[in-house]
Amino acid sequence: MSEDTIFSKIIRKEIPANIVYEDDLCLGFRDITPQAPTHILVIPKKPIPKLAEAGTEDKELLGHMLLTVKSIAEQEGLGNGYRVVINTDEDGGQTVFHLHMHLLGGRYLRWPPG
Ligand code: DGP
Repeated sequence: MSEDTIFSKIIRKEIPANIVYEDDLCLGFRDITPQAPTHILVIPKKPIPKLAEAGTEDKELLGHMLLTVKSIAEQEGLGNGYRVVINTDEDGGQTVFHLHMHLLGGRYLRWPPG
């Protein structure tokens, strides 16, 4: 069973967030500690703790999230490019254990990340 996280509270509107997109399956909101001029998190409403725990039954949901990231990037005017990141587990630097895609843009993003 997955634990309740700060993101579950954002989904339930128990704590505020700057929401930029919402539908039945996912939510997009601005990251509280932005690492780029545009930094948005897209999360599933289903409480999947991390990518490593997603299953084949989540295939459509994951595809939907990725296409949602794409449409938010268009909405945000990121025509020059952007980066999509999923930090996974300890070595991946994950701090909130509710699966999320980071959408980063609005500046040149170096590679590789630290
Ligand atoms: P990660 O390290 O990949 O688990 O990223 C978690 C992100 O979540 C991190 O960039 C900061 C963001 N974050 C944490 N708590 C909150 C919150 O309460 N509100 C918002 N908007 N973002 C949060």
